[in-house]
Amino acid sequence: MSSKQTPGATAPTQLAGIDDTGSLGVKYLKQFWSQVLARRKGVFIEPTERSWRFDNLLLNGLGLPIEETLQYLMQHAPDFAEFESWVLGRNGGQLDPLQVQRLNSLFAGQPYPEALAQSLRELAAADDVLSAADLAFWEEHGYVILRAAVSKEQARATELAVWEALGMAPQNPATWYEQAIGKGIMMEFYHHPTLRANRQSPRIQKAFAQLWGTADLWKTTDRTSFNPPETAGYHFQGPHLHWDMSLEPPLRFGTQGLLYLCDTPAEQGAFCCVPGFHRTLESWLAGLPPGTDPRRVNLAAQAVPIAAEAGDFVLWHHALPHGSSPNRGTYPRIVQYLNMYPVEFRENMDWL
Ligand SMILES: O=C(O)CCC(=O)C(=O)O
Repeated sequence: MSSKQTPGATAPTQLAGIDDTGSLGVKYLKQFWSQVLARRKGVFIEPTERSWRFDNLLLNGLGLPIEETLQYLMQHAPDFAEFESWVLGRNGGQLDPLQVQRLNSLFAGQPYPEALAQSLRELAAADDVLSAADLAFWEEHGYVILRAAVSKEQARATELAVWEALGMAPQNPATWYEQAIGKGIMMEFYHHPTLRANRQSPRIQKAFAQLWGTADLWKTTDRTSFNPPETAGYHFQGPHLHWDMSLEPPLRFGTQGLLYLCDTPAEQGAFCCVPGFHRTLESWLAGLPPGTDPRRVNLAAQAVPIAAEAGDFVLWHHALPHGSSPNRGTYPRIVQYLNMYPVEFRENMDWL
């Protein structure tokens, strides 16, 4: 890791080593904390593909959203003990010991402990949740709906938690517009027990395991969103069709996913994508006139809304242009985002 001082910045802080731990016993956590605080002081620490990957694995492994964690560190500059107690608080006061061992094995470059290896073998051996027809559909269209990924009751419990967090009433549309949700429809709402329970859904984990060809996956701690019907005074702000991946070849395989928390007919702000685009993206990019910004090409005419019911989970290939859509229904569309990826997953560092 290279660190140098930017002109006018305070002296570099001593960066912690990967094996330095505190009361939680998690390797790399202290190094991550010391790096963020050093950057906060103006010290230049060159991000590398490895540090990007380790940061993501650490935070995802500890159930910490990246944006929220960085915001907390940058705003509060806590000492390490304070940071550790914040981490515990975000996890309902307790870390999963198996997850800590998993992270520590990873950062130490050692094999997983037997209990963890066994649970991964069990997931690998569990019955498939995506049928051969689902997988063929995925290959052709680049997305698939996993029905009843969580029960209707669990989806409803999560939906109610969202309403409560927003301080709005499902039966009173006047309340739906009383306050801003967050960035557009996106809500910084991550840590409710029902959200955590959904992330543990064996069906969702198995679906990702089938698509990636391995049960050894890490899961993101992602946001929720609330997309209310448009009115004369409220207009959908996006996200419109976009990619969350770099478009710099070579394009790599990746997934994304969302859980519908209420029934979502096509017109009710459903998730949209351009089916099949994952198969042609690379040649489409190569064929664009020189100087064209691919992200500015309007593909809306090819986008299809994906309707599904509460508790259904939509998985899509990250090469599909995708976004939400204006809600022309009578009830908000409410979802929880969730993705999974293997340790080898590499984001292209050149962002195009
Ligand atoms: O909320 C949606 O329907 C779209 C989500 C999206 O665009 C994303 O997760 O990148």
